[in-house]
Order: sequence, then C-alpha cells, then structure tokens
Amino acid sequence: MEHEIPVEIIHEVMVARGALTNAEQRALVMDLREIAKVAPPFSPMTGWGKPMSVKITAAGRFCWFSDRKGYRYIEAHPQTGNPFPPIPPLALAVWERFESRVPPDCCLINYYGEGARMGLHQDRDEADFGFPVVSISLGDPGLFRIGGVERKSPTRSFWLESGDAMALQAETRLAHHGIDRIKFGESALLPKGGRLNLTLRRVAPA
Ligand code: MD3
Ligand code: FE
Repeated sequence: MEHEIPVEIIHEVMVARGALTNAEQRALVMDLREIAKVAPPFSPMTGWGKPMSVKITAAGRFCWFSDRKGYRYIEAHPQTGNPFPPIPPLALAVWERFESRVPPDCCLINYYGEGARMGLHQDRDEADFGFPVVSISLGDPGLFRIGGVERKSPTRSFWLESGDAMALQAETRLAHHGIDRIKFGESALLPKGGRLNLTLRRVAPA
C-alpha cells in the first residue's frame, strides 16, 4: 500500500482501480483463508426462505446476518458461537485511504461462486450513514449495478476487477446496488475460481 492510489469517479462512486497490487491481493487471500477456518462462510436466508447464493463471513466485531426473523448485525458466529477474528491490516489500510476519523468495526466477506449474484438492495442497518462503506474486490470480475436512494431510480453498471477498491459515501451511501453476475473462472487469484468482496463498515456509533 505504499503506492499512490488514483481515484476516479464512476457514476458518482469513488473507484480506486488496482488499489491492491497482485502481491497484496495474494497476501489478503491468505488472511481470508485463515478467517474462513475459524469463522466458516454460511448462506444467510432471504426474506423468501431461500438461502442467498452468496456465502458470507466476517472479521471485526460485527457480521451481517439474516434468518426468518429478519436481518441484523450479530457479534458471534451463527454456528460456532465465537467472536469474529480481527480485520486484516491490509484491509484496514484501504479503509484509511478513504476514512481516517474512525476505524471500521465490520469487514463483511462475500464469496460468489459460479452463478452467484446479489440482488438490488440498500445497506441501512448501520448507525451512522456519515461513514462510508469501503469495498475491495478479489478474484473474478463482478458486474456492479448502482441506482438511487429510491428503488425505482435508473441504474448504471460497471465491472469491478480484482484489486479494485471503492468507497460509497455521501449521496451514494444509501443508493440501491447489487452484483448481477460474475465472469467465473477469469481470474487466477483463487484456485477454485469465484469472486471475494470485502466491505468495510462502521456499524456502531463512533
Ligand atoms: C453502495 N456487496 O455486501 S460491494 C454488500 O460486491 C454488497 O459483494 C456487493 O452490496 C459485493 O452489501 C457490493 C459495494 C457496495 C457496498 C456497500 C454499498 C456498494 C454500496 C452501500 C451503499 C451503496
Ligand atoms: Fe450492499
């Protein structure tokens, strides 16, 4: 993370293409493997009683969770009951590039296998929308779609590639967004293919 990260604005989103070098991406994937060993990825239930196609786990104090009772942030792994492991320093360094006032207290880890997608939604379970959500993409490219605060607003799409980082803040913080599809098997970063997305968040008030 010694190098400069050029930030461009794509459809009102701050995108840092190639924020992580290949070596940094490989190092981060090794950290994520260790996290997955102690906090195994799981598929949250959707409101319709079907499991999500994306598998999730987390680092830091909080993990997002969903079941028949609704969705919320939890502080213990749903299967092991253990707290989540610390957020990898490399991910913290990416957050710091965008937000230096407070550290994140959640690093949500999404895994997209072949055919996985994430429908259009808002992230509004966090206490303070004045803090950004910072995302890091690893592995196969993902087609990111972003609309407006209102669900019916028009949407725009662009591809997120391995090593890209992005910050959602200000007018985009409450925008609807999702991942339509991935190009499975295009990247060699993950031996079994697929896409990993890290979202760094501040869940509790500062
Ligand atoms: C725009 N993840 O975990 S990251 C999520 O690639 C999520 O896995 C997607 O949406 C993924 O909730 C997109 C980019 C992202 C994250 C949070 C946002 C975009 C956002 C919050 C508000 C607006
Ligand atoms: Fe989201």
